[in-house]
Amino acid sequence: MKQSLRTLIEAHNEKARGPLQSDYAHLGEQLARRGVDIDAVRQRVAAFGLAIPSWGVGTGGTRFARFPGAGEPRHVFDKIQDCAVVHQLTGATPSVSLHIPWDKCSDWSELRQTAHAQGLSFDAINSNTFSDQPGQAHSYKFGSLSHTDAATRAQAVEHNVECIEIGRLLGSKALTVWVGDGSNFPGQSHFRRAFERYLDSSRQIYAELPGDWRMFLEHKIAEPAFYSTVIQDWGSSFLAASTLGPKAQCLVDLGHHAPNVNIEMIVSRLIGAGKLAGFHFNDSKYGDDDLDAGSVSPYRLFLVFNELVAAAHEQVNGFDPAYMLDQSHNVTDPIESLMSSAVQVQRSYAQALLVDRGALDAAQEANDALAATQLLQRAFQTDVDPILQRVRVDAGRAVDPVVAYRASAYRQRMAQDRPAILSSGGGIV
Ligand SMILES: [Mn+2]
Repeated sequence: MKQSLRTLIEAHNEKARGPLQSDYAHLGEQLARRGVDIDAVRQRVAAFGLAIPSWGVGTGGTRFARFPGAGEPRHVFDKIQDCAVVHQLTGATPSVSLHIPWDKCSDWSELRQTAHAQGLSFDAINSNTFSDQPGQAHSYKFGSLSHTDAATRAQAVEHNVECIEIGRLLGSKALTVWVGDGSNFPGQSHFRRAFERYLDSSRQIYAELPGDWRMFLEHKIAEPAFYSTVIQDWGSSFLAASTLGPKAQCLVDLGHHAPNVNIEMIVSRLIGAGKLAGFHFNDSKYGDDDLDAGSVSPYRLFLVFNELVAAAHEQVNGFDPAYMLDQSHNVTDPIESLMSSAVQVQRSYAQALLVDRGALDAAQEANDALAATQLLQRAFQTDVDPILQRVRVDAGRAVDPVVAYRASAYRQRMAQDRPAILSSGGGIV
């Protein structure tokens, strides 16, 4: 399979080589006139990678229904196989973010070796105390780390510690914690006490982190709790991360904010405070829609990257965000969505690299609002496809990943190799 896909990619790229050379040269000339070295941009894009969430390769769903696709992964080894296809075709996704218990397996060292053989490593590991597992002693119906019952909190802490242990075996360096804790009715929960209980539990988890690990706290405004959530916004997340210590940082999931919130400014605040853990990229129209990254608001994604590129440019101390996708693919082939989303994230990064930082600084200092915003628009409106395509072709990846993927008939083969099962672990956080 691996070899045949490589052969297919080579044939696919061969046809595109001539036009790409011409497009790249033309864009290079245009950028040179703007004082931008296209090869320097290309090299930085080539060094950029983001993690695929293991749950993203399965078909997602909503509260109402899930419509399974053909050839879905049945277990974590199938998921690694699908993630490898995404990386082989795009070259943009060298790591996988696992979720426990959905990805539990009997041999972690075999899993690690299987992933490494495919060129994949393991990014942050995700715990789950937002749903009950069969045989679990205490229910999370009314919360986990902030539950009123001490035994339930202890069970949730223990699960996170187990996730750290699994992550160590896989080479992960971070634990991502999102809790569904909160309330559905005014008066149901004592806000301050619930937050204190969350902090107390989180301290116990924090104490178990290896020295070179980080703890990513993911906030979310609502769902499944629809009146209040314990870690509802970046303020609560920042407060918790600051209380816990330097290894705790705030993870920004683009879909976890109120409509129209200025996410790029939140990102800049967290960067300034040394508390930006990283991202769960996706897009939304109304709420936590988990749509494909950049599919609705590509300018917002660009503006987030504008902050990130500025921080790197200004060499902000300790700036080292983790990049992950977190989406629900309800009506598309998950592999196709993951590939196009990874490319979309790369695109935003490449566009942000085109911003003339010196000119922007000068416009800001001079309070020239129009010039400043035009500098951003100019970068965003540049078609950077030739750069992205060149990065892929140079690395032996497909010039057009979706076209090559469809030609490979991978999904059709998986539909035969992987008999459908009634339910596969899945969900969106
Ligand atoms: Mn998320």
